This record gives sequence, structure tokens and C-alpha cells, in this order.
Amino acid sequence: MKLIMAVVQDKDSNRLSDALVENDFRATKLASTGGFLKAGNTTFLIGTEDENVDTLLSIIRDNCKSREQLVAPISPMGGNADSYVPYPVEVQVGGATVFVLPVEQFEKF
Ligand code: 2BA
Repeated sequence: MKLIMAVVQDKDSNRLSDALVENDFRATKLASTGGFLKAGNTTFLIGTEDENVDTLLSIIRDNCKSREQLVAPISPMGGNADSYVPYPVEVQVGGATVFVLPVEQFEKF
């Protein structure tokens, strides 16, 4: 068994949830925050058998889009102004960041 942790953009989370239910995957959604953009995103925890992992990855791939996002400049506030960028910078936020972890034991009580 594997635990798939997928960090996706909030805009894709409902679509992905619906696709998971349609395809009979069980998932838990956590509200999360990206460390870099400090913006909300959604982390899915999905437990599934090894033979379903490829199907699951293609569902995630098909339902999560990569987008450009602007990072607002952060004022140095008395810090070092040398690295201060006074204009928004565009970063590419991935469709999904996915970790596939082995599950040692799975119980439901
Ligand atoms: P954030 O940390 O807010 O990052 C958003 C996007 O900003 C990243 O997109 C990447 O394009 C850019 N970025 C992140 N750190 C950067 C840095 N130090 N310098 C320059 N650009 C940087 P993604 O790579 O697609 O990541 C989307 C979200 O997935 C991340 O949001 C974070 O919540 C999660 N994530 C990505 N890699 C991770 C990892 N190795 N471990 C845990 N979470 C991760």
C-alpha cells in the first residue's frame, strides 16, 4: 500500500476531489500554505493499493493545471535592501507536487 501526498492549487482542488470520488479513491483534504508564496493550497492524503498508483497519478495530472503566479514584493522593513526587488515576480506554480510514500501498516477501527 502507498500513501500519496499531493499539494495542489486551491483552484484545482474541487475538480480533483470530484474525480477521486468518481474513480473510487478515498482521500483527505488538508488546508495548507506554500512556504514560498505563503498562499493557500490544498494537500490531499490518499491511501491506495500499489497497483492503483499509476491510475491515481494520471487522475492528479489530468485535473491539476500549472499556472503563472505573481509574487508581491516584500518590503525589507529595516533589513538589507540590497536583495529587495520592488516589482512583482512571476513564478510557475506546478500542477501538483506529489510524494508517494510506502505504508507500513494500515488499520481502520
Ligand atoms: P510554495 O512554496 O508557495 O511555492 C510556489 C512556487 O514558487 C513553486 O511552485 C515554485 O515555482 C516557486 N518556488 C518555491 N520555492 C522557491 C524558491 N526557493 N525560489 C524560487 N522559486 C520558488 P511548485 O514547485 O509547483 O510548488 C507548489 C507548492 O507545492 C509549494 O508552494 C509548496 O506548498 C509545495 N511544495 C513544492 N515542493 C515541495 C517540497 N519539496 N516539499 C514540500 N512541499 C513542496
